[in-house]
Amino acid sequence: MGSAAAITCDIFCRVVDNFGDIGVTWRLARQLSGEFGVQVRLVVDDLASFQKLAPAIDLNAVTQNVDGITVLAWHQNLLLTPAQCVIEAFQCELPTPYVNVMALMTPSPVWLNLEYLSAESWVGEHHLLPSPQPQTGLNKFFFFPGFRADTGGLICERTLLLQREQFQRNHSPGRTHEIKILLFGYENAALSALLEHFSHAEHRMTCTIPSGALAQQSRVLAPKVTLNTIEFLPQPEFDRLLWSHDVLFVRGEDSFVRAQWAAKPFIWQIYPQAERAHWLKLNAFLDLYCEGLATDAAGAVRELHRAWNDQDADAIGAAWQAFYGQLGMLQEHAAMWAQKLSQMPDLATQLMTFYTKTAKI
Ligand code: TRH
Repeated sequence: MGSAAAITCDIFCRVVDNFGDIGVTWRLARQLSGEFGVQVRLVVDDLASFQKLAPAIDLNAVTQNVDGITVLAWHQNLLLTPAQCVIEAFQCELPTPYVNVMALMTPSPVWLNLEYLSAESWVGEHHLLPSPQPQTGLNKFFFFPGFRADTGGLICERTLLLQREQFQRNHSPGRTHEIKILLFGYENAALSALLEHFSHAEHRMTCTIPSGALAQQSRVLAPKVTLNTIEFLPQPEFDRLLWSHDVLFVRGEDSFVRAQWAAKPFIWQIYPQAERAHWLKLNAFLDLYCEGLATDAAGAVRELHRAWNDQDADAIGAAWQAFYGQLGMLQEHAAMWAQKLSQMPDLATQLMTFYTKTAKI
Protein backbone atom coordinates (compact mmCIF):
# COMPACT_ATOMS: atom_id res chain seq x y z
CA MET A 1 0.00 0.00 0.00
CA GLY A 2 1.54 3.34 -1.01
CA SER A 3 2.07 5.79 1.80
CA ALA A 4 0.66 8.67 -0.31
CA ALA A 5 -2.81 7.20 -0.01
CA ALA A 6 -2.34 5.93 3.54
CA ILE A 7 -5.35 6.23 5.79
CA THR A 8 -4.62 8.10 9.00
CA CYS A 9 -5.87 6.79 12.31
CA ASP A 10 -5.71 8.08 15.89
CA ILE A 11 -6.19 5.60 18.70
CA PHE A 12 -6.85 6.98 22.20
CA CYS A 13 -6.13 4.84 25.25
CA ARG A 14 -6.45 5.51 28.96
CA VAL A 15 -4.89 2.85 31.15
CA VAL A 16 -7.51 2.07 33.78
CA ASP A 17 -5.29 -0.49 35.46
CA ASN A 18 -3.03 -3.39 34.59
CA PHE A 19 -2.14 -3.97 30.94
CA GLY A 20 -5.28 -4.86 29.02
CA ASP A 21 -6.16 -1.38 27.73
CA ILE A 22 -2.70 -0.66 26.40
CA GLY A 23 -2.21 -4.32 25.43
CA VAL A 24 -5.22 -4.28 23.10
CA THR A 25 -4.58 -0.83 21.60
CA TRP A 26 -0.87 -1.42 21.03
CA ARG A 27 -1.58 -4.70 19.32
CA LEU A 28 -4.23 -3.10 17.11
CA ALA A 29 -1.96 -0.13 16.32
CA ARG A 30 0.82 -2.45 15.20
CA GLN A 31 -1.49 -4.50 13.03
CA LEU A 32 -3.16 -1.51 11.35
CA SER A 33 0.22 -0.03 10.61
CA GLY A 34 2.08 -3.23 9.64
CA GLU A 35 -0.62 -5.01 7.66
CA PHE A 36 -2.89 -2.27 6.34
CA GLY A 37 -0.37 0.53 5.82
CA VAL A 38 -2.39 2.86 8.05
CA GLN A 39 -0.55 5.87 9.51
CA VAL A 40 -1.28 5.36 13.19
CA ARG A 41 -0.92 7.71 16.14
CA LEU A 42 -1.46 6.13 19.54
CA VAL A 43 -2.32 8.58 22.32
CA VAL A 44 -1.71 7.05 25.77
CA ASP A 45 -2.00 8.48 29.26
CA ASP A 46 0.39 6.06 30.98
CA LEU A 47 3.74 5.49 29.31
CA ALA A 48 5.10 3.55 32.28
CA SER A 49 2.59 0.71 31.83
CA PHE A 50 3.14 0.90 28.09
CA GLN A 51 6.90 0.52 28.54
CA LYS A 52 6.43 -2.89 30.17
CA LEU A 53 4.95 -4.21 26.91
CA ALA A 54 7.16 -2.12 24.64
CA PRO A 55 10.57 -1.52 26.26
CA ALA A 56 11.52 0.99 23.50
CA ILE A 57 9.06 3.53 24.94
CA ASP A 58 10.81 6.61 26.30
CA LEU A 59 8.97 7.75 29.43
CA ASN A 60 9.94 11.38 28.91
CA ALA A 61 9.05 11.78 25.26
CA VAL A 62 5.88 13.66 24.45
CA THR A 63 6.09 12.36 20.87
CA GLN A 64 8.06 9.37 19.71
CA ASN A 65 8.06 6.81 16.94
CA VAL A 66 8.05 3.16 17.91
CA ASP A 67 7.69 0.36 15.34
CA GLY A 68 6.45 2.89 12.77
CA ILE A 69 3.73 4.21 15.07
CA THR A 70 3.66 7.73 16.44
CA VAL A 71 3.15 7.49 20.18
CA LEU A 72 1.88 10.61 21.92
CA ALA A 73 1.71 11.21 25.64
CA TRP A 74 -1.85 12.20 26.49
CA HIS A 75 -1.50 15.48 28.37
CA GLN A 76 -3.88 18.34 29.02
CA ASN A 77 -2.72 20.61 26.22
CA LEU A 78 -2.66 17.99 23.53
CA LEU A 79 -3.37 19.73 20.24
CA LEU A 80 -3.91 17.52 17.21
CA THR A 81 -5.58 17.71 13.84
CA PRO A 82 -7.85 14.68 13.93
CA ALA A 83 -7.12 11.71 11.70
CA GLN A 84 -9.56 10.21 9.17
CA CYS A 85 -10.33 7.31 11.46
CA VAL A 86 -10.59 7.92 15.21
CA ILE A 87 -10.66 5.03 17.64
CA GLU A 88 -11.68 5.75 21.20
CA ALA A 89 -10.71 2.71 23.21
CA PHE A 90 -13.10 1.54 25.91
CA GLN A 91 -15.07 4.81 26.19
CA CYS A 92 -11.96 6.67 27.33
CA GLU A 93 -13.48 10.05 26.34
CA LEU A 94 -11.69 12.08 23.73
CA PRO A 95 -10.45 15.58 24.60
CA THR A 96 -13.24 18.15 23.96
CA PRO A 97 -11.10 20.44 21.74
CA TYR A 98 -10.21 17.44 19.57
CA VAL A 99 -13.89 16.49 19.15
CA ASN A 100 -14.77 20.11 18.34
CA VAL A 101 -12.27 20.09 15.48
CA MET A 102 -13.63 16.74 14.28
CA ALA A 103 -17.06 18.39 13.98
CA LEU A 104 -15.66 21.09 11.69
CA MET A 105 -14.01 18.68 9.26
CA THR A 106 -15.40 17.66 5.87
CA PRO A 107 -15.70 14.79 5.51
CA SER A 108 -16.04 14.06 9.23
CA PRO A 109 -13.64 11.47 10.57
CA VAL A 110 -15.08 8.01 11.17
CA TRP A 111 -15.33 7.78 14.95
CA LEU A 112 -15.44 4.37 16.58
CA ASN A 113 -15.67 3.37 20.17
CA LEU A 114 -13.79 0.11 20.58
CA GLU A 115 -15.64 -1.78 23.31
CA TYR A 116 -14.53 -4.52 25.70
CA LEU A 117 -14.78 -8.08 24.48
CA SER A 118 -17.81 -10.12 25.47
CA ALA A 119 -19.46 -13.34 24.34
CA GLU A 120 -22.91 -12.16 25.46
CA SER A 121 -25.52 -12.34 22.70
CA TRP A 122 -26.66 -8.69 23.00
CA VAL A 123 -23.26 -7.61 21.65
CA GLY A 124 -24.23 -8.50 18.07
CA GLU A 125 -27.31 -6.30 18.27
CA HIS A 126 -25.23 -3.28 19.25
CA HIS A 127 -22.19 -3.78 17.08
CA LEU A 128 -21.76 -0.88 14.60
CA LEU A 129 -24.80 1.04 15.86
CA PRO A 130 -24.29 4.79 15.65
CA SER A 131 -24.55 6.87 18.78
CA PRO A 132 -25.41 10.46 17.74
CA GLN A 133 -23.49 13.05 19.77
CA PRO A 134 -25.86 15.96 20.49
CA GLN A 135 -23.14 18.59 21.11
CA THR A 136 -21.48 18.15 17.74
CA GLY A 137 -23.91 16.27 15.48
CA LEU A 138 -21.22 13.65 14.94
CA ASN A 139 -21.93 9.93 15.04
CA LYS A 140 -19.85 7.68 17.22
CA PHE A 141 -20.10 4.00 16.24
CA PHE A 142 -19.92 1.14 18.71
CA PHE A 143 -17.43 -1.47 17.64
CA PHE A 144 -17.80 -4.68 19.61
CA PRO A 145 -15.18 -7.42 19.44
CA GLY A 146 -16.66 -10.86 19.86
CA PHE A 147 -16.79 -14.53 19.08
CA ARG A 148 -19.87 -14.61 16.88
CA ALA A 149 -20.36 -13.77 13.21
CA ASP A 150 -22.46 -10.68 14.03
CA THR A 151 -19.62 -9.01 16.00
CA GLY A 152 -16.36 -7.26 15.15
CA GLY A 153 -14.32 -10.44 15.74
CA LEU A 154 -10.98 -10.77 17.48
CA ILE A 155 -7.56 -9.30 16.90
CA CYS A 156 -5.53 -11.84 14.96
CA GLU A 157 -2.52 -10.92 12.89
CA ARG A 158 -2.38 -12.36 9.37
CA THR A 159 0.48 -14.77 10.04
CA LEU A 160 -0.21 -15.57 13.69
CA LEU A 161 -1.54 -19.09 13.23
CA LEU A 162 1.16 -19.94 10.73
CA GLN A 163 3.82 -18.73 13.16
CA ARG A 164 2.26 -20.78 15.92
CA GLU A 165 2.20 -23.93 13.79
CA GLN A 166 5.84 -23.42 12.83
CA PHE A 167 6.84 -22.86 16.44
CA GLN A 168 5.00 -25.94 17.57
CA ARG A 169 6.55 -28.08 14.82
CA ASN A 170 10.03 -26.94 15.88
CA HIS A 171 9.38 -27.34 19.58
CA SER A 172 7.48 -30.59 19.69
CA PRO A 173 7.77 -31.85 23.29
CA GLY A 174 8.53 -35.49 22.35
CA ARG A 175 8.09 -38.04 25.14
CA THR A 176 7.95 -36.11 28.34
CA HIS A 177 6.44 -36.59 31.72
CA GLU A 178 6.34 -32.96 32.56
CA ILE A 179 3.30 -30.68 32.44
CA LYS A 180 4.11 -27.04 31.87
CA ILE A 181 1.65 -24.55 33.22
CA LEU A 182 1.58 -20.82 32.69
CA LEU A 183 0.00 -18.91 35.56
CA PHE A 184 -0.90 -15.36 34.53
CA GLY A 185 -3.61 -14.05 36.81
CA TYR A 186 -4.71 -11.64 39.50
CA GLU A 187 -4.08 -12.33 43.15
CA ASN A 188 -5.99 -15.50 43.98
CA ALA A 189 -6.77 -17.04 47.37
CA ALA A 190 -6.97 -20.49 45.76
CA LEU A 191 -3.37 -20.38 44.49
CA SER A 192 -1.70 -22.14 47.40
CA ALA A 193 -4.27 -24.94 47.38
CA LEU A 194 -3.74 -25.36 43.63
CA LEU A 195 0.04 -25.51 43.97
CA GLU A 196 -0.23 -27.86 46.90
CA HIS A 197 -2.37 -30.10 44.73
CA PHE A 198 0.18 -29.91 41.91
CA SER A 199 2.87 -31.13 44.28
CA HIS A 200 1.07 -34.49 44.58
CA ALA A 201 0.67 -34.95 40.83
CA GLU A 202 2.02 -38.05 39.10
CA HIS A 203 3.82 -35.87 36.53
CA ARG A 204 6.47 -33.29 37.18
CA MET A 205 4.75 -29.92 37.22
CA THR A 206 6.53 -26.81 36.10
CA CYS A 207 4.75 -23.51 36.63
CA THR A 208 5.81 -20.27 35.02
CA ILE A 209 4.49 -17.18 36.78
CA PRO A 210 4.96 -13.74 35.22
CA SER A 211 6.01 -11.09 37.74
CA GLY A 212 3.07 -9.44 39.52
CA ALA A 213 0.69 -10.11 42.37
CA LEU A 214 0.32 -13.81 41.71
CA ALA A 215 4.07 -14.31 41.54
CA GLN A 216 4.47 -12.50 44.88
CA GLN A 217 1.94 -14.82 46.42
CA SER A 218 3.59 -17.96 45.08
CA ARG A 219 6.97 -17.31 46.73
CA VAL A 220 5.91 -18.69 50.06
CA LEU A 221 4.53 -21.93 48.76
CA ALA A 222 4.76 -24.93 46.55
CA PRO A 223 6.92 -27.74 47.79
CA LYS A 224 7.98 -30.17 45.01
CA VAL A 225 6.64 -28.02 42.19
CA THR A 226 9.14 -26.24 39.99
CA LEU A 227 8.19 -22.58 40.06
CA ASN A 228 9.73 -20.11 37.65
CA THR A 229 8.92 -16.49 38.22
CA ILE A 230 9.73 -14.55 35.09
CA GLU A 231 10.03 -10.89 34.21
CA PHE A 232 7.37 -9.26 32.05
CA LEU A 233 8.16 -9.88 28.38
CA PRO A 234 7.78 -7.47 25.47
CA GLN A 235 4.38 -8.09 23.91
CA PRO A 236 5.64 -9.74 20.68
CA GLU A 237 7.30 -12.43 22.84
CA PHE A 238 4.19 -13.17 24.85
CA ASP A 239 2.71 -15.55 22.26
CA ARG A 240 5.78 -17.76 22.31
CA LEU A 241 5.45 -17.96 26.07
CA LEU A 242 1.90 -19.24 25.64
CA TRP A 243 2.83 -21.64 22.87
CA SER A 244 5.54 -23.28 24.97
CA HIS A 245 3.20 -24.30 27.80
CA ASP A 246 0.62 -27.08 28.01
CA VAL A 247 -2.06 -25.38 30.09
CA LEU A 248 -2.61 -21.63 30.23
CA PHE A 249 -4.05 -19.63 33.09
CA VAL A 250 -4.82 -16.22 31.62
CA ARG A 251 -6.82 -13.15 32.57
CA GLY A 252 -8.38 -9.85 31.47
CA GLU A 253 -8.91 -9.55 27.74
CA ASP A 254 -5.83 -9.70 25.57
CA SER A 255 -4.06 -12.69 27.16
CA PHE A 256 -7.44 -14.47 27.19
CA VAL A 257 -7.71 -14.05 23.40
CA ARG A 258 -4.08 -15.00 22.79
CA ALA A 259 -4.57 -18.23 24.78
CA GLN A 260 -7.35 -19.13 22.35
CA TRP A 261 -5.14 -18.49 19.35
CA ALA A 262 -2.47 -20.61 21.08
CA ALA A 263 -4.95 -23.51 20.81
CA LYS A 264 -4.16 -24.78 24.29
CA PRO A 265 -6.48 -25.71 27.16
CA PHE A 266 -6.86 -22.57 29.24
CA ILE A 267 -8.51 -21.17 32.35
CA TRP A 268 -9.68 -17.58 32.19
CA GLN A 269 -9.58 -15.38 35.28
CA ILE A 270 -12.02 -12.71 34.27
CA TYR A 271 -11.53 -9.10 35.40
CA PRO A 272 -13.77 -8.81 38.48
CA GLN A 273 -16.61 -6.28 38.33
CA ALA A 274 -18.91 -4.85 40.98
CA GLU A 275 -21.84 -6.99 42.09
CA ARG A 276 -20.38 -10.02 40.38
CA ALA A 277 -21.45 -8.68 36.97
CA HIS A 278 -18.51 -10.49 35.41
CA TRP A 279 -20.08 -13.90 36.04
CA LEU A 280 -22.65 -13.27 33.31
CA LYS A 281 -19.84 -12.54 30.93
CA LEU A 282 -17.84 -15.56 32.02
CA ASN A 283 -20.83 -17.90 31.70
CA ALA A 284 -21.75 -16.49 28.28
CA PHE A 285 -18.26 -17.34 27.11
CA LEU A 286 -18.28 -20.80 28.66
CA ASP A 287 -21.66 -21.58 27.05
CA LEU A 288 -20.18 -20.81 23.67
CA TYR A 289 -16.83 -22.46 24.28
CA CYS A 290 -18.31 -25.68 25.65
CA GLU A 291 -20.64 -26.24 22.69
CA GLY A 292 -19.80 -29.61 21.22
CA LEU A 293 -17.68 -30.73 24.19
CA ALA A 294 -18.58 -34.03 25.87
CA THR A 295 -20.55 -33.56 29.10
CA ASP A 296 -17.71 -34.58 31.44
CA ALA A 297 -15.15 -32.37 29.75
CA ALA A 298 -17.53 -29.40 29.65
CA GLY A 299 -18.33 -29.95 33.34
CA ALA A 300 -14.61 -29.97 34.17
CA VAL A 301 -14.00 -26.73 32.24
CA ARG A 302 -16.90 -25.01 33.95
CA GLU A 303 -16.00 -26.19 37.46
CA LEU A 304 -12.34 -25.18 37.19
CA HIS A 305 -13.38 -21.75 35.94
CA ARG A 306 -15.83 -21.46 38.80
CA ALA A 307 -13.34 -22.50 41.45
CA TRP A 308 -10.50 -20.32 40.14
CA ASN A 309 -12.66 -17.23 39.70
CA ASP A 310 -14.42 -17.79 43.02
CA GLN A 311 -10.98 -18.32 44.61
CA ASP A 312 -12.42 -21.46 46.16
CA ALA A 313 -9.43 -23.06 47.87
CA ASP A 314 -11.52 -26.04 49.04
CA ALA A 315 -12.71 -26.95 45.57
CA ILE A 316 -9.72 -26.08 43.39
CA GLY A 317 -7.83 -29.38 43.83
CA ALA A 318 -10.72 -31.59 42.74
CA ALA A 319 -11.60 -29.15 39.98
CA TRP A 320 -8.04 -29.29 38.64
CA GLN A 321 -8.01 -33.09 38.85
CA ALA A 322 -11.19 -33.37 36.78
CA PHE A 323 -9.81 -30.89 34.22
CA TYR A 324 -6.49 -32.70 34.09
CA GLY A 325 -8.31 -36.00 33.53
CA GLN A 326 -9.81 -34.53 30.35
CA LEU A 327 -6.63 -32.89 29.08
CA GLY A 328 -6.37 -34.89 25.84
CA MET A 329 -9.91 -34.06 24.85
CA LEU A 330 -9.51 -30.44 25.93
CA GLN A 331 -6.38 -30.11 23.80
CA GLU A 332 -8.30 -31.33 20.75
CA HIS A 333 -11.17 -29.02 21.54
CA ALA A 334 -8.85 -26.03 21.91
CA ALA A 335 -7.42 -26.69 18.45
CA MET A 336 -10.90 -26.97 16.94
CA TRP A 337 -12.01 -23.79 18.70
CA ALA A 338 -9.05 -21.81 17.35
CA GLN A 339 -9.77 -23.18 13.88
CA LYS A 340 -13.42 -22.17 14.17
CA LEU A 341 -12.56 -18.65 15.34
CA SER A 342 -10.12 -18.25 12.49
CA GLN A 343 -12.97 -18.65 9.98
CA MET A 344 -14.33 -15.26 11.11
CA PRO A 345 -12.82 -12.08 9.65
CA ASP A 346 -10.41 -10.62 12.22
CA LEU A 347 -11.07 -7.37 14.05
CA ALA A 348 -8.64 -5.12 12.14
CA THR A 349 -10.00 -6.31 8.79
CA GLN A 350 -13.57 -5.66 9.92
CA LEU A 351 -12.61 -2.27 11.25
CA MET A 352 -10.97 -1.27 7.99
CA THR A 353 -13.94 -2.55 5.97
CA PHE A 354 -16.30 -0.49 8.11
CA TYR A 355 -14.05 2.54 7.85
CA THR A 356 -13.90 2.35 4.05
CA LYS A 357 -17.67 1.95 3.76
CA THR A 358 -18.50 4.72 6.22
CA ALA A 359 -15.90 7.22 5.03
CA LYS A 360 -17.62 7.26 1.62
CA ILE A 361 -21.05 8.18 2.97
O1 TRH B 1 -3.49 -6.96 32.55
P1 TRH B 1 -4.89 -7.36 32.36
O2 TRH B 1 -5.59 -7.83 33.55
O3 TRH B 1 -5.65 -6.17 31.74
C1 TRH B 1 -6.97 -5.71 31.78
C2 TRH B 1 -7.06 -4.43 32.53
O4 TRH B 1 -7.09 -4.70 33.88
C3 TRH B 1 -8.29 -3.66 32.14
O5 TRH B 1 -8.51 -2.55 32.97
C4 TRH B 1 -9.46 -4.58 32.09
O6 TRH B 1 -10.57 -3.88 31.72
C5 TRH B 1 -9.16 -5.68 31.12
O7 TRH B 1 -8.06 -6.43 31.61
C6 TRH B 1 -10.32 -6.59 30.84
O8 TRH B 1 -4.97 -8.56 31.29
P2 TRH B 1 -4.79 -8.64 29.72
O9 TRH B 1 -5.97 -8.03 29.02
O10 TRH B 1 -4.53 -10.04 29.42
O11 TRH B 1 -3.51 -7.78 29.39
C7 TRH B 1 -2.21 -8.18 29.63
C8 TRH B 1 -1.32 -7.71 28.48
O12 TRH B 1 0.04 -7.86 28.84
C9 TRH B 1 -1.51 -8.52 27.20
O13 TRH B 1 -1.43 -7.66 26.08
C10 TRH B 1 -0.34 -9.46 27.18
C11 TRH B 1 0.72 -8.60 27.82
N1 TRH B 1 1.86 -9.30 28.42
C12 TRH B 1 3.12 -9.08 27.88
O14 TRH B 1 3.27 -8.37 26.88
N2 TRH B 1 4.19 -9.68 28.47
C13 TRH B 1 4.08 -10.49 29.56
O15 TRH B 1 5.08 -11.02 30.06
C14 TRH B 1 2.76 -10.71 30.09
C15 TRH B 1 2.59 -11.60 31.26
C16 TRH B 1 1.68 -10.09 29.50
